[in-house]
Amino acid sequence: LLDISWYTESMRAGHPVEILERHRLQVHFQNDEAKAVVFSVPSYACQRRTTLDNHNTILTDALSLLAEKAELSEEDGRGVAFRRAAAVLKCLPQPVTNMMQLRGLPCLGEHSFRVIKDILENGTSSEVESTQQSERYKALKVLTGIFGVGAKTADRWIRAGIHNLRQLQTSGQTLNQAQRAGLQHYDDLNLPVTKAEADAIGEIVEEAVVSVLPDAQITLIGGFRRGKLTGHDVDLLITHPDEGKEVGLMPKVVSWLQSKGFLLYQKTTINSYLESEEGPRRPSSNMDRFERCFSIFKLQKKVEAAQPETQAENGIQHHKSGCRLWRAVRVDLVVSPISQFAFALLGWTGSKLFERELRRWAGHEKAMSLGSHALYDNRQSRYLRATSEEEIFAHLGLEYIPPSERNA
Ligand code: DCT
Ligand code: MG
Repeated sequence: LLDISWYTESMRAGHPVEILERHRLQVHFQNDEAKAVVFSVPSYACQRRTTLDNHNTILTDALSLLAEKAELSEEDGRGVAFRRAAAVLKCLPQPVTNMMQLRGLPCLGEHSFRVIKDILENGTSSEVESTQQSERYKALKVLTGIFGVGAKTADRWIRAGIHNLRQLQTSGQTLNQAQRAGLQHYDDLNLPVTKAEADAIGEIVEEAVVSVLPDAQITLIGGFRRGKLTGHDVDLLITHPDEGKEVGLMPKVVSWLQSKGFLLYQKTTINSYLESEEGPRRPSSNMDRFERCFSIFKLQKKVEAAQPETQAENGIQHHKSGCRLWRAVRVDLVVSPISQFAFALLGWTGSKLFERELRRWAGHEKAMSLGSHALYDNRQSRYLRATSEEEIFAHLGLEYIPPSERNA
Protein backbone atom coordinates (compact mmCIF):
# COMPACT_ATOMS: atom_id res chain seq x y z
CA LEU A 1 0.00 0.00 0.00
CA LEU A 2 2.96 2.28 0.52
CA ASP A 3 3.28 4.66 -2.36
CA ILE A 4 6.07 7.14 -1.66
CA SER A 5 5.17 9.73 -4.30
CA TRP A 6 1.62 9.83 -2.97
CA TYR A 7 2.93 10.38 0.56
CA THR A 8 5.30 13.16 -0.43
CA GLU A 9 2.58 14.87 -2.40
CA SER A 10 0.22 14.77 0.58
CA MET A 11 2.94 16.05 2.86
CA ARG A 12 3.60 18.94 0.48
CA ALA A 13 -0.12 19.73 0.46
CA GLY A 14 0.00 19.82 4.27
CA HIS A 15 -2.47 16.98 4.96
CA PRO A 16 -1.91 14.89 8.06
CA VAL A 17 -0.57 11.62 6.66
CA GLU A 18 -2.48 9.42 9.05
CA ILE A 19 -5.89 10.70 7.93
CA LEU A 20 -4.94 10.53 4.31
CA GLU A 21 -3.67 7.00 4.68
CA ARG A 22 -6.94 5.96 6.29
CA HIS A 23 -8.86 7.57 3.44
CA ARG A 24 -6.61 5.89 0.92
CA LEU A 25 -7.25 2.49 2.51
CA GLN A 26 -10.96 3.13 2.31
CA VAL A 27 -10.77 4.04 -1.37
CA HIS A 28 -8.73 0.90 -1.95
CA PHE A 29 -11.36 -1.18 -0.20
CA GLN A 30 -14.19 0.39 -2.17
CA ASN A 31 -12.33 -0.15 -5.42
CA ASP A 32 -11.75 -3.79 -4.52
CA GLU A 33 -15.41 -4.14 -3.75
CA ALA A 34 -16.39 -2.52 -7.02
CA LYS A 35 -14.03 -4.85 -8.89
CA ALA A 36 -15.13 -7.99 -7.01
CA VAL A 37 -17.80 -10.04 -8.74
CA VAL A 38 -21.03 -10.37 -6.79
CA PHE A 39 -22.06 -13.99 -7.30
CA SER A 40 -25.53 -15.18 -8.13
CA VAL A 41 -26.74 -18.78 -8.46
CA PRO A 42 -30.13 -20.58 -8.51
CA SER A 43 -31.16 -21.98 -5.15
CA TYR A 44 -31.54 -25.71 -5.87
CA ALA A 45 -28.30 -27.62 -6.50
CA CYS A 46 -30.06 -29.54 -9.30
CA GLN A 47 -30.45 -26.25 -11.22
CA ARG A 48 -26.71 -25.63 -11.11
CA ARG A 49 -23.69 -27.08 -12.90
CA THR A 50 -21.13 -28.16 -10.34
CA THR A 51 -17.94 -29.64 -11.78
CA LEU A 52 -15.01 -31.03 -9.79
CA ASP A 53 -13.17 -27.76 -10.47
CA ASN A 54 -13.80 -26.19 -7.06
CA HIS A 55 -12.27 -22.69 -6.62
CA ASN A 56 -13.17 -22.48 -2.94
CA THR A 57 -11.86 -25.71 -1.41
CA ILE A 58 -10.67 -23.99 1.78
CA LEU A 59 -14.18 -22.74 2.46
CA THR A 60 -16.01 -25.85 1.27
CA ASP A 61 -13.71 -28.20 3.23
CA ALA A 62 -14.46 -26.20 6.39
CA LEU A 63 -18.23 -26.23 5.81
CA SER A 64 -18.15 -29.94 4.88
CA LEU A 65 -16.31 -30.74 8.10
CA LEU A 66 -18.98 -28.91 10.11
CA ALA A 67 -21.66 -30.78 8.12
CA GLU A 68 -19.97 -34.05 8.96
CA LYS A 69 -19.72 -33.10 12.63
CA ALA A 70 -23.46 -32.35 12.67
CA GLU A 71 -24.29 -35.63 10.90
CA LEU A 72 -22.13 -37.58 13.34
CA SER A 73 -24.05 -35.89 16.17
CA GLU A 74 -27.35 -36.81 14.47
CA GLU A 75 -28.21 -33.15 13.89
CA ASP A 76 -29.38 -33.81 10.35
CA GLY A 77 -31.01 -30.42 9.74
CA ARG A 78 -27.83 -28.60 10.62
CA GLY A 79 -25.83 -31.08 8.51
CA VAL A 80 -27.95 -30.40 5.43
CA ALA A 81 -27.68 -26.63 5.96
CA PHE A 82 -23.86 -26.84 5.92
CA ARG A 83 -23.93 -29.20 2.90
CA ARG A 84 -26.13 -26.73 1.00
CA ALA A 85 -23.87 -23.82 1.90
CA ALA A 86 -20.78 -25.76 0.78
CA ALA A 87 -22.52 -26.74 -2.47
CA VAL A 88 -23.28 -23.11 -3.32
CA LEU A 89 -19.59 -22.21 -2.95
CA LYS A 90 -18.51 -25.26 -4.99
CA CYS A 91 -20.20 -23.92 -8.13
CA LEU A 92 -18.77 -20.38 -8.02
CA PRO A 93 -16.58 -19.49 -11.02
CA GLN A 94 -13.77 -18.02 -8.91
CA PRO A 95 -12.51 -17.79 -5.33
CA VAL A 96 -14.44 -15.71 -2.82
CA THR A 97 -12.26 -12.86 -1.55
CA ASN A 98 -14.79 -10.57 0.06
CA MET A 99 -17.96 -11.15 2.10
CA MET A 100 -19.83 -8.60 -0.02
CA GLN A 101 -19.62 -10.97 -2.99
CA LEU A 102 -21.89 -13.40 -1.14
CA ARG A 103 -24.79 -11.06 -0.43
CA GLY A 104 -27.04 -12.40 -3.22
CA LEU A 105 -26.34 -16.10 -2.67
CA PRO A 106 -29.00 -18.60 -1.48
CA CYS A 107 -28.54 -21.22 1.28
CA LEU A 108 -25.93 -19.29 3.27
CA GLY A 109 -27.21 -19.02 6.82
CA GLU A 110 -25.83 -16.93 9.63
CA HIS A 111 -23.64 -19.75 10.91
CA SER A 112 -22.07 -20.45 7.50
CA PHE A 113 -21.48 -16.72 7.01
CA ARG A 114 -19.63 -16.60 10.33
CA VAL A 115 -17.38 -19.51 9.32
CA ILE A 116 -16.60 -17.98 5.91
CA LYS A 117 -15.88 -14.58 7.43
CA ASP A 118 -13.55 -16.14 9.99
CA ILE A 119 -11.58 -17.88 7.21
CA LEU A 120 -11.42 -14.81 4.95
CA GLU A 121 -10.20 -12.66 7.83
CA ASN A 122 -7.99 -15.08 9.77
CA GLY A 123 -7.10 -17.81 7.31
CA THR A 124 -8.80 -20.46 9.45
CA SER A 125 -12.09 -21.08 11.24
CA SER A 126 -11.78 -21.36 15.00
CA GLU A 127 -14.84 -23.62 15.09
CA VAL A 128 -13.30 -26.00 12.56
CA GLU A 129 -10.01 -26.04 14.46
CA SER A 130 -11.65 -26.78 17.80
CA THR A 131 -13.78 -29.51 16.18
CA GLN A 132 -10.69 -31.18 14.73
CA GLN A 133 -9.07 -31.16 18.15
CA SER A 134 -12.14 -32.38 20.00
CA GLU A 135 -11.77 -35.88 21.50
CA ARG A 136 -15.39 -36.69 20.76
CA TYR A 137 -15.11 -35.76 17.08
CA LYS A 138 -11.87 -37.74 16.72
CA ALA A 139 -13.49 -40.78 18.34
CA LEU A 140 -16.63 -40.49 16.17
CA LYS A 141 -14.44 -40.35 13.04
CA VAL A 142 -12.37 -43.39 14.01
CA LEU A 143 -15.35 -45.50 15.04
CA THR A 144 -17.64 -44.60 12.12
CA GLY A 145 -14.65 -45.34 9.88
CA ILE A 146 -15.47 -49.00 10.61
CA PHE A 147 -17.72 -50.41 7.87
CA GLY A 148 -21.11 -51.16 9.45
CA VAL A 149 -20.80 -48.59 12.25
CA GLY A 150 -23.06 -45.54 12.16
CA ALA A 151 -23.35 -42.45 14.35
CA LYS A 152 -25.70 -44.13 16.86
CA THR A 153 -23.44 -47.11 17.53
CA ALA A 154 -20.35 -44.90 17.75
CA ASP A 155 -22.10 -42.65 20.26
CA ARG A 156 -23.10 -45.65 22.40
CA TRP A 157 -19.50 -46.91 22.40
CA ILE A 158 -18.08 -43.48 23.25
CA ARG A 159 -20.46 -43.29 26.21
CA ALA A 160 -19.04 -46.66 27.28
CA GLY A 161 -15.55 -45.12 27.22
CA ILE A 162 -14.44 -46.50 23.85
CA HIS A 163 -12.52 -43.94 21.77
CA ASN A 164 -10.30 -45.99 19.51
CA LEU A 165 -9.96 -49.38 17.82
CA ARG A 166 -7.75 -50.86 20.53
CA GLN A 167 -10.28 -49.98 23.23
CA LEU A 168 -13.05 -51.46 21.07
CA GLN A 169 -11.16 -54.71 20.57
CA THR A 170 -10.62 -55.20 24.30
CA SER A 171 -14.06 -53.93 25.36
CA GLY A 172 -15.99 -57.15 24.91
CA GLN A 173 -18.63 -55.31 22.84
CA THR A 174 -20.43 -57.67 20.48
CA LEU A 175 -19.90 -56.76 16.86
CA ASN A 176 -22.13 -57.93 14.02
CA GLN A 177 -20.67 -59.69 10.98
CA ALA A 178 -20.34 -56.48 8.93
CA GLN A 179 -18.55 -54.69 11.77
CA ARG A 180 -16.18 -57.61 12.32
CA ALA A 181 -15.26 -57.51 8.63
CA GLY A 182 -15.00 -53.71 8.82
CA LEU A 183 -12.61 -53.90 11.74
CA GLN A 184 -10.54 -56.64 10.10
CA HIS A 185 -10.06 -54.58 6.90
CA TYR A 186 -10.06 -51.17 8.57
CA ASP A 187 -6.90 -49.74 6.99
CA ASP A 188 -7.72 -50.89 3.44
CA LEU A 189 -11.29 -49.63 3.63
CA ASN A 190 -10.13 -46.20 4.77
CA LEU A 191 -7.71 -45.97 1.86
CA PRO A 192 -9.22 -44.19 -1.19
CA VAL A 193 -10.23 -46.44 -4.08
CA THR A 194 -8.71 -45.31 -7.39
CA LYS A 195 -10.47 -45.19 -10.77
CA ALA A 196 -8.11 -47.94 -12.01
CA GLU A 197 -9.18 -50.16 -9.09
CA ALA A 198 -12.84 -49.35 -9.78
CA ASP A 199 -12.35 -50.35 -13.43
CA ALA A 200 -10.61 -53.58 -12.42
CA ILE A 201 -13.54 -54.46 -10.14
CA GLY A 202 -15.99 -53.49 -12.90
CA GLU A 203 -14.29 -56.03 -15.20
CA ILE A 204 -14.50 -58.80 -12.60
CA VAL A 205 -18.18 -58.12 -11.93
CA GLU A 206 -18.86 -57.96 -15.67
CA GLU A 207 -17.27 -61.39 -16.09
CA ALA A 208 -19.44 -62.71 -13.26
CA VAL A 209 -22.65 -61.14 -14.58
CA VAL A 210 -22.14 -62.15 -18.19
CA SER A 211 -21.26 -65.71 -17.21
CA VAL A 212 -24.61 -66.13 -15.43
CA LEU A 213 -26.77 -63.93 -17.74
CA PRO A 214 -25.09 -63.21 -21.10
CA ASP A 215 -26.85 -59.99 -22.22
CA ALA A 216 -26.88 -58.27 -18.82
CA GLN A 217 -25.40 -54.77 -18.72
CA ILE A 218 -23.26 -53.20 -16.06
CA THR A 219 -22.66 -49.48 -15.39
CA LEU A 220 -20.21 -47.76 -13.05
CA ILE A 221 -22.25 -45.33 -10.94
CA GLY A 222 -21.61 -43.16 -7.83
CA GLY A 223 -18.71 -40.72 -7.72
CA PHE A 224 -16.70 -42.41 -10.47
CA ARG A 225 -19.52 -41.77 -12.97
CA ARG A 226 -19.28 -38.08 -12.02
CA GLY A 227 -15.60 -38.11 -12.99
CA LYS A 228 -14.06 -38.41 -9.52
CA LEU A 229 -10.56 -39.94 -9.55
CA THR A 230 -10.99 -41.61 -6.14
CA GLY A 231 -13.88 -42.73 -3.96
CA HIS A 232 -14.69 -44.59 -0.77
CA ASP A 233 -16.26 -47.50 -2.64
CA VAL A 234 -17.20 -48.84 -6.08
CA ASP A 235 -20.88 -48.62 -7.05
CA LEU A 236 -22.14 -50.78 -9.92
CA LEU A 237 -25.62 -50.98 -11.44
CA ILE A 238 -26.71 -54.11 -13.27
CA THR A 239 -29.72 -54.54 -15.57
CA HIS A 240 -30.94 -56.64 -18.50
CA PRO A 241 -32.68 -55.33 -21.66
CA ASP A 242 -35.55 -57.83 -21.20
CA GLU A 243 -37.72 -56.91 -18.22
CA GLY A 244 -37.82 -59.75 -15.70
CA LYS A 245 -34.63 -61.46 -16.86
CA GLU A 246 -32.78 -59.73 -14.02
CA VAL A 247 -34.88 -61.43 -11.33
CA GLY A 248 -32.75 -63.67 -9.15
CA LEU A 249 -29.55 -62.47 -10.79
CA MET A 250 -27.80 -61.21 -7.66
CA PRO A 251 -27.50 -64.53 -5.79
CA LYS A 252 -26.01 -66.12 -8.90
CA VAL A 253 -23.48 -63.30 -9.35
CA VAL A 254 -22.57 -63.49 -5.67
CA SER A 255 -22.07 -67.29 -5.86
CA TRP A 256 -19.83 -66.90 -8.90
CA LEU A 257 -17.73 -64.23 -7.15
CA GLN A 258 -17.57 -66.31 -3.98
CA SER A 259 -16.50 -69.44 -5.84
CA LYS A 260 -13.56 -67.52 -7.34
CA GLY A 261 -12.52 -66.13 -3.95
CA PHE A 262 -13.33 -62.49 -4.75
CA LEU A 263 -15.53 -61.77 -1.72
CA LEU A 264 -14.26 -61.13 1.80
CA TYR A 265 -17.78 -60.20 2.97
CA GLN A 266 -21.22 -59.81 1.42
CA LYS A 267 -24.78 -59.14 2.44
CA THR A 268 -27.55 -59.31 -0.14
CA THR A 269 -31.00 -57.78 0.09
CA ILE A 270 -33.86 -58.50 -2.31
CA ASN A 271 -35.88 -56.03 -4.39
CA SER A 272 -39.02 -55.24 -2.47
CA TYR A 273 -40.25 -52.49 -4.78
CA LEU A 274 -43.21 -53.46 -6.96
CA GLU A 275 -45.13 -50.56 -8.45
CA SER A 276 -48.25 -52.69 -8.91
CA GLU A 277 -48.29 -53.40 -5.19
CA GLU A 278 -47.30 -49.90 -4.11
CA GLY A 279 -50.25 -48.28 -5.85
CA PRO A 280 -50.39 -44.50 -6.11
CA ARG A 281 -48.21 -43.79 -3.15
CA ARG A 282 -45.12 -41.75 -2.63
CA PRO A 283 -42.30 -43.93 -3.97
CA SER A 284 -39.58 -44.68 -1.51
CA SER A 285 -36.59 -42.40 -1.79
CA ASN A 286 -34.33 -44.69 0.16
CA MET A 287 -31.96 -47.04 -1.46
CA ASP A 288 -32.60 -50.36 0.21
CA ARG A 289 -35.46 -51.65 -1.91
CA PHE A 290 -33.41 -52.83 -4.86
CA GLU A 291 -31.81 -56.21 -5.09
CA ARG A 292 -28.56 -55.01 -3.62
CA CYS A 293 -25.29 -56.45 -2.39
CA PHE A 294 -23.03 -54.68 0.10
CA SER A 295 -19.67 -56.35 -0.20
CA ILE A 296 -15.97 -56.23 0.49
CA PHE A 297 -13.89 -57.37 -2.47
CA LYS A 298 -10.47 -58.93 -2.40
CA LEU A 299 -8.71 -57.17 -5.24
CA GLN A 300 -5.33 -58.40 -6.47
CA LYS A 301 -2.86 -55.56 -6.73
CA LYS A 302 -1.17 -55.06 -10.09
CA VAL A 303 2.24 -56.73 -9.89
CA GLU A 304 5.12 -55.36 -11.95
CA ALA A 305 6.53 -58.08 -14.23
CA ALA A 306 10.03 -57.55 -12.87
CA GLN A 307 9.07 -58.08 -9.23
CA PRO A 308 10.08 -61.30 -7.41
CA GLU A 309 7.72 -64.25 -7.10
CA THR A 310 5.32 -64.55 -4.20
CA GLN A 311 4.92 -66.73 -1.14
CA ALA A 312 1.86 -67.62 0.92
CA GLU A 313 1.76 -67.20 4.69
CA ASN A 314 -1.40 -67.92 6.72
CA GLY A 315 -3.25 -68.16 3.42
CA ILE A 316 -2.37 -64.55 2.57
CA GLN A 317 -0.29 -63.93 -0.52
CA HIS A 318 2.74 -61.78 0.05
CA HIS A 319 5.62 -60.57 -2.07
CA LYS A 320 8.92 -61.94 -0.89
CA SER A 321 9.40 -58.36 0.27
CA GLY A 322 6.56 -58.96 2.77
CA CYS A 323 4.18 -56.69 0.91
CA ARG A 324 0.58 -57.98 0.66
CA LEU A 325 -0.61 -58.73 -2.87
CA TRP A 326 -4.24 -57.72 -2.49
CA ARG A 327 -6.34 -55.03 -0.90
CA ALA A 328 -9.90 -54.93 0.41
CA VAL A 329 -12.37 -52.64 -1.43
CA ARG A 330 -15.98 -51.79 -0.57
CA VAL A 331 -18.24 -52.61 -3.50
CA ASP A 332 -21.99 -51.96 -3.80
CA LEU A 333 -23.87 -53.92 -6.45
CA VAL A 334 -27.42 -52.97 -7.41
CA VAL A 335 -29.75 -54.81 -9.78
CA SER A 336 -32.53 -52.86 -11.46
CA PRO A 337 -35.26 -53.97 -13.86
CA ILE A 338 -34.88 -52.13 -17.18
CA SER A 339 -38.17 -50.24 -16.61
CA GLN A 340 -36.62 -48.57 -13.54
CA PHE A 341 -33.10 -48.28 -14.93
CA ALA A 342 -33.12 -44.53 -15.75
CA PHE A 343 -34.38 -43.74 -12.23
CA ALA A 344 -31.80 -46.05 -10.67
CA LEU A 345 -29.02 -44.50 -12.77
CA LEU A 346 -30.05 -40.97 -11.82
CA GLY A 347 -30.59 -41.88 -8.16
CA TRP A 348 -27.26 -43.68 -7.79
CA THR A 349 -25.01 -41.28 -9.64
CA GLY A 350 -25.21 -38.68 -6.86
CA SER A 351 -23.83 -36.58 -5.39
CA LYS A 352 -25.87 -37.21 -2.25
CA LEU A 353 -26.75 -33.52 -2.05
CA PHE A 354 -27.62 -33.35 -5.75
CA GLU A 355 -30.04 -36.28 -5.20
CA ARG A 356 -31.56 -34.68 -2.14
CA GLU A 357 -32.07 -31.44 -4.04
CA LEU A 358 -33.66 -33.24 -7.00
CA ARG A 359 -36.19 -34.81 -4.64
CA ARG A 360 -36.80 -31.48 -2.89
CA TRP A 361 -37.30 -29.76 -6.24
CA ALA A 362 -39.70 -32.49 -7.39
CA GLY A 363 -41.77 -32.28 -4.21
CA HIS A 364 -41.79 -28.54 -3.55
CA GLU A 365 -41.79 -27.11 -7.05
CA LYS A 366 -43.54 -29.78 -9.13
CA ALA A 367 -45.77 -31.73 -6.70
CA MET A 368 -43.98 -34.89 -7.80
CA SER A 369 -42.30 -37.66 -5.85
CA LEU A 370 -38.96 -38.82 -7.17
CA GLY A 371 -37.23 -41.97 -5.99
CA SER A 372 -34.60 -44.20 -7.51
CA HIS A 373 -37.37 -46.52 -8.76
CA ALA A 374 -39.93 -44.10 -10.20
CA LEU A 375 -41.36 -40.61 -10.58
CA TYR A 376 -44.92 -40.01 -9.44
CA ASP A 377 -47.00 -36.97 -10.41
CA ASN A 378 -49.26 -36.14 -7.47
CA ARG A 379 -51.51 -33.79 -9.49
CA GLN A 380 -52.15 -36.27 -12.28
CA SER A 381 -52.08 -39.22 -9.85
CA ARG A 382 -49.88 -41.26 -12.16
CA TYR A 383 -46.33 -42.51 -12.66
CA LEU A 384 -44.27 -40.76 -15.35
CA ARG A 385 -42.23 -43.14 -17.50
CA ALA A 386 -38.66 -42.50 -18.55
CA THR A 387 -36.04 -44.49 -20.40
CA SER A 388 -33.23 -41.97 -19.96
CA GLU A 389 -32.00 -39.45 -17.40
CA GLU A 390 -32.70 -36.67 -19.94
CA GLU A 391 -36.41 -37.60 -19.91
CA ILE A 392 -36.53 -37.44 -16.11
CA PHE A 393 -35.00 -33.95 -16.07
CA ALA A 394 -37.55 -32.94 -18.74
CA HIS A 395 -40.46 -34.32 -16.65
CA LEU A 396 -39.12 -32.27 -13.74
CA GLY A 397 -38.90 -29.10 -15.86
CA LEU A 398 -35.14 -28.93 -15.30
CA GLU A 399 -32.33 -28.31 -17.74
CA TYR A 400 -30.36 -31.55 -18.23
CA ILE A 401 -27.23 -31.66 -16.06
CA PRO A 402 -24.67 -34.33 -17.10
CA PRO A 403 -23.05 -36.51 -14.39
CA SER A 404 -19.77 -34.55 -14.45
CA GLU A 405 -21.70 -31.44 -13.40
CA ARG A 406 -23.60 -33.09 -10.52
CA ASN A 407 -20.73 -32.73 -8.06
CA ALA A 408 -22.68 -30.54 -5.63
N1 DCT B 1 -26.97 -41.93 -2.42
C1 DCT B 1 -27.98 -41.03 -2.05
N2 DCT B 1 -28.31 -40.89 -0.75
C2 DCT B 1 -27.65 -41.59 0.19
C3 DCT B 1 -26.64 -42.49 -0.15
C4 DCT B 1 -26.31 -42.64 -1.48
O1 DCT B 1 -28.57 -40.39 -2.89
N3 DCT B 1 -28.00 -41.43 1.47
C5 DCT B 1 -26.61 -42.09 -3.84
C6 DCT B 1 -25.81 -40.94 -4.34
C7 DCT B 1 -24.44 -41.48 -4.57
C8 DCT B 1 -24.64 -42.98 -4.69
O2 DCT B 1 -25.85 -43.25 -4.02
C9 DCT B 1 -23.51 -43.76 -4.13
O3 DCT B 1 -23.28 -43.45 -2.76
P1 DCT B 1 -21.82 -43.22 -2.21
O4 DCT B 1 -20.90 -44.28 -2.69
O5 DCT B 1 -21.92 -43.04 -0.73
O6 DCT B 1 -21.45 -41.81 -2.84
P2 DCT B 1 -20.33 -41.41 -3.87
O7 DCT B 1 -20.74 -40.12 -4.44
O8 DCT B 1 -20.08 -42.54 -4.81
O9 DCT B 1 -19.09 -41.17 -2.92
P3 DCT B 1 -17.66 -41.91 -2.95
O10 DCT B 1 -16.97 -41.36 -4.17
O11 DCT B 1 -16.97 -41.53 -1.70
O12 DCT B 1 -17.89 -43.38 -3.04
MG1 MG C 1 -19.40 -44.43 -4.14
